[in-house]
Amino acid sequence: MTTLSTTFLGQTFASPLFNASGVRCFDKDELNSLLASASGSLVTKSCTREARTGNPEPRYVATPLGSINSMGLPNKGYGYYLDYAKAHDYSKKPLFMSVAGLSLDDNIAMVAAIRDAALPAIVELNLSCPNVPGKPQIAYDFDAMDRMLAAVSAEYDRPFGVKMPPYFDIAHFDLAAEVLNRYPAVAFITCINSVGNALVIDIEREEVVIKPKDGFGGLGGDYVLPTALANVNAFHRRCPEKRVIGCGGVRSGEHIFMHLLAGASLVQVGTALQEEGPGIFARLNAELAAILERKGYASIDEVRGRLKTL
Ligand code: RRO
Repeated sequence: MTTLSTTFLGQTFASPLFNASGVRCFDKDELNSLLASASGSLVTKSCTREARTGNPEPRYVATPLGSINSMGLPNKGYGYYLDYAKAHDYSKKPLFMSVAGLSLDDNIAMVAAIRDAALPAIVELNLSCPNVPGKPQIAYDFDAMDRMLAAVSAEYDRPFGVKMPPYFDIAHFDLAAEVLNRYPAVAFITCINSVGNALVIDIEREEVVIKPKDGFGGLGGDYVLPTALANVNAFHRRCPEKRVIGCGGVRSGEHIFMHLLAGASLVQVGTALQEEGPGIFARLNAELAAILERKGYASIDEVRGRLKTL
């Protein structure tokens, strides 16, 4: 018998699949539709101290190969998501809260409030939002990332995770992993956020397709699967004490199986969830289970990190 069930940070997940933060998790209605789906868990939209309306529209566009977005961190403010987390029934499925403060002090204030609420909610600290004009991604500045993790680890007394941008150079994998490995409280690493500051062009209109930042935005979907797999595997190899959550380019059971082979413990779905809706989780669970059965694996834990090299 094959099971999709797994444990992560001491909690049981009926399926390794859930939404990538930002996708269908803005408000209670969207979060409740994830709750009602066949996802194994759910994560709330990255939050800031105060609510934000985000960047002007159009700010998300799907293309034949994926998506480009420059949402600009629209969210209802951390209090809204903390209230949702307080009301959540954790016996139904685990819940993650994504936190993306605009400053170190904001992150400290938010994680302190989450800590004081003493919930089973799991924090995913977003170090990689590519779309707030004038705010570079923290995880592309290793000193800033080190300062952020030192401060958050000192304030927040529970294990938490970090949402990382893609890296494209072995030296950067080494440096990022070295910083993350300084912090035992960083229990998991989510790889990857969107591939930032790409440009999609409509040749008929001779125009960009999204309004913010002169059309520059983060890529998701098919464009990013191999980059996501490389980042999952790079951190899986370099951070043996930590778990990796795979995110990027998942729209089939085969893609999930690739993320598991590369070293992912759980797998998030972004663009494909946005396009197909929460019904995608039942399809993906069935596709993944069929692959595990065909290959004779009893659980996803047997697959994790099993990738062979030549
Ligand atoms: O809201 C966004 O524009 C956004 C965020 Br915070 C993020 O982390 N990744 C992304 O692709 N978009």
